[in-house]
Amino acid sequence: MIERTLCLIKPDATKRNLIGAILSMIEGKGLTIKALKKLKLTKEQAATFYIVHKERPFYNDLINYMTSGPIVAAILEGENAVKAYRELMGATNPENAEQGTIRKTYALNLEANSVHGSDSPENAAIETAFMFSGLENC
Ligand code: RTP
Ligand code: MG
Repeated sequence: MIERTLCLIKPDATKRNLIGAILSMIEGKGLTIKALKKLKLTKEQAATFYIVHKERPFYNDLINYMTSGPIVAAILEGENAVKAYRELMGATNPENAEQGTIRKTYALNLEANSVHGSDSPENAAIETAFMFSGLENC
């Protein structure tokens, strides 16, 4: 089934000039980049994007981290894209991530883990609408 998912390249990765390397891994997995942009979230925007985590102890740190530099947002499309891209990202904590995954290759730690991916097709639709206006016509 052809699906779409939302990818974010997080501040730790954009600061280390890893945008191209990470997009290359994504394309190498057979996922197509349908839309792409670089932006810097405000605290309010980051808090809304990660609202599902608002009761978690790491929420405030996560907001501060996600607003510490620019991010890249991309809409990815492909066969079972949500699952395929999460497999490519690897475990949340890079210490537990498999060899060859983005997080094993590039993440710094549990928080600064280089990439975000939607965890369901429903959340992919919500997150995509949050990050992109529709002007992309993709
Ligand atoms: P993401 O939403 O960014 O794709 O990551 P994920 O599904 O693998 O992990 P999730 O549980 O949704 O957590 C969201 C992000 O919060 C940061 N985090 N910090 N300090 C901590 O204990 C902790 N736990 C999670 C990470 O940046 C994680 O990706
Ligand atoms: Mg998540």
